[in-house]
Amino acid sequence: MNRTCSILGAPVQTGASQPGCIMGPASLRTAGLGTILTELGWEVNDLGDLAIGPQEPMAHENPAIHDLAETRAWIEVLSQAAFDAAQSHDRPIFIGGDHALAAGTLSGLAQHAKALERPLFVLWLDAHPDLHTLATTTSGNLHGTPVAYVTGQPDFEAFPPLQATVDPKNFCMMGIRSVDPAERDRIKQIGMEVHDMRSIDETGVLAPLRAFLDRVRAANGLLHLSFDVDFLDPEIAPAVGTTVPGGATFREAHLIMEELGDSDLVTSLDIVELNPFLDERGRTAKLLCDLAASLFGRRVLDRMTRSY
Ligand code: 5AB
Ligand code: MN
Ligand code: MN
Ligand code: MN
Repeated sequence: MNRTCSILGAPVQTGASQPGCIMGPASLRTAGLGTILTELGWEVNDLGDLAIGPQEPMAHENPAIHDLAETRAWIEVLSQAAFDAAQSHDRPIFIGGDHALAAGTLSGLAQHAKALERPLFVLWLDAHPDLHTLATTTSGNLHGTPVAYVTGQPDFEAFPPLQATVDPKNFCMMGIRSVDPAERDRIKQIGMEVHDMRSIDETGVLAPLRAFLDRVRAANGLLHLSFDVDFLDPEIAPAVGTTVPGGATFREAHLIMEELGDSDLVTSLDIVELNPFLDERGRTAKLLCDLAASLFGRRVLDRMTRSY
């Protein structure tokens, strides 16, 4: 029997400082995301792009924050869409769009997990922990806030109220290499598992990943993968507004995807922050499609390195 996945575009770019992520879903479709997954044997349901209506501007006491009303509206739309998609498909894929979209997807998925009485785990692949609250962000770019929001940190009165939160202990972050002071304090305070690039250099990606997957399996958890393009080294993935040198290599990224695919634990994913305006002949979009293919079962040889 075919496994089903859905593709949901969310052309949100109000969470970032520079425009371009609005074209992310179109670029990933142009690079052939749906076709690649179909060829791997998945039944692909492309549900098109979500949209928000025109918004009245919303002020906030933190004057740095911009486009609050639009981002809030996206979170509302995405939360409902993620809840619905998780109920009707084996594996929804949310294609962005900037990372503010994860505030919506994770809030809807947390609600879905709660209804199933299963814990939701999150693998967060990113150069950044995105742990600002509306009070601590100094850039005012709301794509830096989704993890703080969905884990129930204070000062999010201006965002939609959460039906369910994600336990910060159920996050695993990898690739982190740019952390602001307020985020550093919060990581300590809430005890989040963060593998920065130095620890990846020391241990490689497999050991921490397998330890995390063992936890997910033991808890019968749902697993959401949130993939920020800036997790990758900018040399191989230039199409992102917030490049940080020293990111994950081509093989590190594929190995993570292959291992996740073998585990069969991933139940949903975000691909975010692709800014096609900054791409070079579509190479970042194509790389992302190939990484998705590794996650959805493409293999060089038909073998398993570990029995699950
Ligand atoms: B991304 C920064 N911490 O708050 C801020 O790309 C960057 O979704 C946020 O990870 C990057 O503006 C958000 C400096
Ligand atoms: Mn991010
Ligand atoms: Mn990032
Ligand atoms: Mn970014």
